[in-house]
Formats: sequence, structure tokens, C-alpha cells
Amino acid sequence: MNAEKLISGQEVAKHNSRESCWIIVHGKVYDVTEFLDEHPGGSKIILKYAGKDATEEYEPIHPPDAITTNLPPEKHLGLVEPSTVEKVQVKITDEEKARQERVANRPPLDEILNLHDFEAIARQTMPEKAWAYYSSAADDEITTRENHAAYHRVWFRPRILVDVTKVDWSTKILGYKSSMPVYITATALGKLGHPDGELNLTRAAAKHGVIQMIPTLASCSFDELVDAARPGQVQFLQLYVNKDRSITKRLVQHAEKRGIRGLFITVDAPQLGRREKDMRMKFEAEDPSEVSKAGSRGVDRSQGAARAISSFIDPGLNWKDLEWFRSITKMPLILKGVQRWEDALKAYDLGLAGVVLSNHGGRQLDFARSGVEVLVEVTEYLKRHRGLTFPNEKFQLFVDGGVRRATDVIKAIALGATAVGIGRPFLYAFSSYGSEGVERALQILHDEFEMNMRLLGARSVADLAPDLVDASNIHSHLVAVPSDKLYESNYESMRHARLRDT
Ligand code: 173
Repeated sequence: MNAEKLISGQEVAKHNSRESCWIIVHGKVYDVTEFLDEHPGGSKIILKYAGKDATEEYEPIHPPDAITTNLPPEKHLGLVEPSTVEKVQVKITDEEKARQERVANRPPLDEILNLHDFEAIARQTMPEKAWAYYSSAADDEITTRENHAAYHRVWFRPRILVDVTKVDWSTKILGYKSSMPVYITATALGKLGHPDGELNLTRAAAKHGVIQMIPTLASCSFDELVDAARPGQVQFLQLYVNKDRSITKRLVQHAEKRGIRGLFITVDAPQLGRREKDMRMKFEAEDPSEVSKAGSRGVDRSQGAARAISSFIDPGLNWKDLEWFRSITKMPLILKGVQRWEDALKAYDLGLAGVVLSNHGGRQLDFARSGVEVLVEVTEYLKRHRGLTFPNEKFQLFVDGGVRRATDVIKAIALGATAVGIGRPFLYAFSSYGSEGVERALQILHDEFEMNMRLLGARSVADLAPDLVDASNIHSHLVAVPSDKLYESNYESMRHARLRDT
């Protein structure tokens, strides 16, 4: 690597074609000519920045070291002389202007009363592409809606005349203190929503004493997120397993060295689901004439933002690999994305620390069941086959997907979960309000816990037992349930393909 060499912006600008394509990212110049056709997101987007500074486009959708790990050192040409680079002029469209106005008019945080509110604000104020990426889910989005709806099939059986002057909903997750039975689950590409990306989560988690699960595909670098943690702040890591196991091994061992307390291996994404809102957004962003000119070299239109950058994930990952994970790390291993009791039982028999009953926020297999429904099945069968009772310190059950209220969390805890993961609502909170938004979201949950624990007659998490809920309808997908108006008004219907403008 020519770390010292200084290159002028004018020199970079000459290399602006498919034949010779240089780009600037974070002040460094790279020759990406030979990489164009290998770029998982297609060559067209790189060519748009040929000879220019691509940092702003690059940043939200790549981990900071993506370029350095994928390009051989001889393609790292040197540093650009900053004063010589012309700023890429981004055209501000009328739509963008209108959006910025909506951002300026967002309500003050004290008017946000629940987690649905963050979603409603984000939907109106986030850049369209970011909203499409975060909110989208697989196929007809049946599972993503079911994730929330399933909680409506669980009803409470409160205890009365319990002294609830003091209530305490703090707990332990994998042995680590948490101010509530909630953790911030992993969601990728945080900088699509806010320039500080996942750092917003790290900061708010510290203030509220909750645990953050760092995603493999964070927009911030792993070390940045660990460095930003306060002394003693607990973080977990979500892991996508690379086809190249040496990369995964390095990542895992580095994480352990940096003090990560639990490794959540994603097992529900051998291939990324089709999220049509995300895909259509990309499709519409293309100029159709350009795409047909580019022919087979054009961007693969079948991909959305997520799919385009997921090609490193190993679809060959299987049960036999778990022994290898145990040989490379002492961190507790948890499988994230378990969807049937048989697999939970296997994980238990292998001595893993737990499982997350999850369908990836409905973004993978449509018609996968909700985590809370699978929870009921798992506790029943693990009791029957191994005599286990839950919550269980040695084998912990987690649930994520569709959680918007402390009552949702309380239902899952009463049914045997140790804690519940929340993803999108925190993303929406920081996209509109930065880390203060996440703090507000956590405060709202705090207030909801306090009230609902009292009203249920539960003084502590230990009191949250199955007798507090009636989940007898959980497996029935046909019962009429009153609809959740706040949620429904945020839920965005899908669209069909449209005729081209002529
Ligand atoms: O759900 C996702 O979008 C996701 O997990 C992912 C996977 C690969 C790249 C980006 C996001």
C-alpha cells in the first residue's frame, strides 16, 4: 500500500471510466477497475462515482473496512490531496426538500408517547431508500405482521391485592445485569438512518443499562462500537458466518478479546429473503435507459440494498460447524433464528447457551411463525423431553420480532423467555432523533413496565409466570383479534409494479 503517496483530485478525475476507474473513499484513492464486475452491488453504482469522492454513498452501506479487505494492497493508490478534490454536487430534488422540511417539523421528543410513534415519524422523515430497507420484509409480509399480531392472542390474568408499592423489572441476561428484560437486537446499516449509525444505540444502551447486540454488518466498525462503550457496559455480537472461515475465526476471536459476552450466530439466513419494498426502491432509482445500455453488466435488479451485500454469507453452515465454533471461542454460543422445538432441543443437547426464537423480523421465510408462538411450543416440548423449566439459567430462550410494548415483553417473559430483542423501533428512534430518541424509547418502555407490572400484581421478573397469561389461542391463526390501530396505520401496504412513465 502506497500509504504516503499524495495524489491530486485532478489526477483521480482522469480515471473516470470502465477502462480505468479510481474512486476516493475516506480520503484514500483506490483503483477499482478490476473489481467493478465483482462488486456485489453491481458496477453501475461505482461507475457513477468514477474519478470522484464516493464516501457519502459508500459509508452507510459498507462496514468501514469493506474496501480495504476486498481490494488487494496494490490497488490502494495513496492519499488524495484534500484541497484538490471537487465536492460531488448532489442535486437536491423537490422531494428531498419536502422531506427535509418534514424532518425540521418533527414533534419534540416529549410528545412521543410510544414506540409506534417513532415508526410513524420515521416513515415520513427518513430517506425513502432507508425506510424501504428497514421496513421491508419477505414476500407478502405476512410474517412481519403476524409477529406483532401474535401478541394480541395472549391475554392477561392479573393477580389482585398484591403489595406493588415497589416493582422491579430488572433481570440478568446470560448472567449480565440488564435494567429490563429487553436487549437491543442487531440490525444492519445504521448509517442509512443517521450519520452516527449504531453508535446511537451504544450510547443510549449505556445510559439505560441495557445490552446492545452489535451486528456483523453494522455501518460503524466493530471496534468503534466497542470503544464507545462505557467501562463494564455489556455488548453481544450477532454473527453472519463467512464462506471463508478464517475471516469468521478472526472476527470471533477479536470480539472475544474485546470483551464481547455472547455470540449470537444467525441461522435463518442461508440466503437473504426477497424484500420487495427494498427491491422496488432500487429498481425505481435506476434510469431504465441506462440500465438497458449497460446490458448484462448493469446492476442486478433482483437485489435490494441488503441482498446485494450479503453474498459472503455461507449457505453451507450446518450443525457440524458448531463444534468448530466451540473450539475457537469460549464465549457463550446462542443460535439466532430457531423456529421449531426440534432445533431448540438439538441446541440444548449440544450444550449451547440458548436460542433466539426469531424469524428475522419477518424478513426471511414468509409464513414462518412468530417467535412468541414458537416459544410456547419450545417450553412445552423441552419440558416433556428433557424436564426443563423456563426461564432457565443454563439454556436461555430469547424472542424477537413485532415487540412494541412492555406488555408484549411481559407476555414473552411470563411464557418462559429470559429477554426479548427489539430492533426496528430503536432504529426508527435514532433515525429521527439520534441517541436521544433511543433514550426516550427506553424510557417509554421503563414507564410501561412500571405501570403494567403493578397492574398485573407482579413485583419482580420472577413473578412473571405462565399463570399470568392466557395463551390458549396462540397457535390459532384464525381467531378474530381486535386490530391495533396505531400499528396498522404505520404498516405500509405493498404496491404492484407500475407502468413506466412515457
Ligand atoms: O435483515 C437484513 O437486512 C440483514 O440481515 C442483512 C443481511 C446482509 C446484508 C445486510 C442486511
